[in-house]
Amino acid sequence: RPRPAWLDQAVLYQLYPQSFADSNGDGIGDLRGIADRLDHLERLGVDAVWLNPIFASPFHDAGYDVSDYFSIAPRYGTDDDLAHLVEQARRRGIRVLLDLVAGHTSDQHPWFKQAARDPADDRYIWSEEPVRGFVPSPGPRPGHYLPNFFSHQPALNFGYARPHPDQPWRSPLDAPGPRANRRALLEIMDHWLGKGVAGFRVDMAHSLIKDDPGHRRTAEVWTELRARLEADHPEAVLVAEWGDPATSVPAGFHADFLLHFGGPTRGGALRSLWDNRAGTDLGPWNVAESTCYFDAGGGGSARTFLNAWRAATAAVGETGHIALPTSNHDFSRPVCGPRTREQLRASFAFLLTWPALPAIYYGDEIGMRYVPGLPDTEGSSTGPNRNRAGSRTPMQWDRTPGAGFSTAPEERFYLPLDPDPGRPDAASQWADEDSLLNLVRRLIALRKEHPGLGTGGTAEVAYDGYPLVYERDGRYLVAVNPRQEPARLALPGYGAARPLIAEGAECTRTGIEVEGFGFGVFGL
Ligand code: TEU
Ligand code: CA
Repeated sequence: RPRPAWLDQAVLYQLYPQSFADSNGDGIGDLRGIADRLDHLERLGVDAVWLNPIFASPFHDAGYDVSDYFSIAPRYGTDDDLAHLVEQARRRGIRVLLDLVAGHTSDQHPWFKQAARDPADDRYIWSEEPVRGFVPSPGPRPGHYLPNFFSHQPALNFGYARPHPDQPWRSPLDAPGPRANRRALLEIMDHWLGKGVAGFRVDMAHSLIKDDPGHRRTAEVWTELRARLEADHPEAVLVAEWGDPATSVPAGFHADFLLHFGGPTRGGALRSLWDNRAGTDLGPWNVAESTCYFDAGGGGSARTFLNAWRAATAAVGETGHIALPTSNHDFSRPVCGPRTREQLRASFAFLLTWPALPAIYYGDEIGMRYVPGLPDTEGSSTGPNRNRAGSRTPMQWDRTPGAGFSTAPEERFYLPLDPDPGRPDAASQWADEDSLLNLVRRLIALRKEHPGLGTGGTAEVAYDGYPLVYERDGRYLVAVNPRQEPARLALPGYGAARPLIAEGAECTRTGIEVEGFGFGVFGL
């Protein structure tokens, strides 16, 4: 099946539109603001940006509660502003992906308001009787509806894998509601693809069909939608938010964000890869829950990560890519707790030399941190010590008072800036050849210059502890040490390796030595 060739070499960049750049001084980021900041992305070398939802919404879940899929939320701008962004990005060779919330709408969506009046309407999942997990109807229609995430996000009815006549809310897949909803997804995608966007990140793509063991029916529905979409848009990219690439990628998603990789930390792939507990000076990770959202578990390990990676890539084969994010708007940033900023250079060296499709969450390229202690903002909190706001603070562009994010007084910002007086910023880092930002730029450039370091193919792991050591393509050697202690591996045979980008890493006749937080990418 078609897979746009550009994706094979791509580096993705996710940005949270509220917090990237505010062009009109109202304290909320917007589309013009993003267009004004494309130089940063071009210089960095990214190929595509994906934006969290930008559609009309009451914003009780930061836009994941859509009230109109065909209009842009006024806070972000207009159709013209999107056209301007797409065009400016295109000139720089950058594609724009939007976020498609496929499984639910806002309870303010006209479809839901209609369904809450009309007992015959089956676009959502209603029961007259109370059912576990359902919430009471808000409208004149009696009964209860099924939410998909928050209670104000009613699940769209795509049917049940196992319908049952005694339980009338369990619609078959060919009932009118599910058919209308599938058609609507195609119309929405067609509409925005027609306006020049390159594709979508599909929110909770696994969630369409209810009571669907292994998501098999859901995968069939997406396979069908994908096939129909391709008739008009053969190059469209769909990136699923779906924990199981073995099911989602064969269903027509070009890539899949592996957020829960490796299990124990749930803080994104980079978190699960490094065992932060074991390093002597990395601090008390196990008490970090209040400061590091979703990081209570402490450590992952290279081994756990690699096992999960191998299983996933074996299942996916050549059918699509698996994307690996630095973090995202739902989880802790990689900088979260003592010394993790120092660890980040090695983390990026790994990410940008691994066969995954790399995705950088805005701000991680300068080492922005998870900011603890923020209030719930537009539904950012999902439970005690589960506040996602800390990973959504305004981009730190420069050292001016509003950090270059906005000219509004800071008390009017959507979220406050990181109050740390030493917070990193893009302007200072662009000016400093040794900064993280310039390292990320050089690593991306290296990846593009040497396709053998890029997406696809394999990594032959020579050592799965610390330093983590792997070969790419038989022509490159990578060694990364995310811990503070120096790591030495007695592994002869790499004495002639020449450093392409290395910091505190050396190959000798007898072995590989990597200083604490060091890394090396070598040519063989
Ligand atoms: O997140 C779905 C998801 O996987 C969540 O369960 C995630 O684990 C949670 O945010 C952790 O607290 C997607 C979006 O990424 C998220 O921002 C939305 O709130 C959610 O869907 C509902 O649309
Ligand atoms: Ca604005």
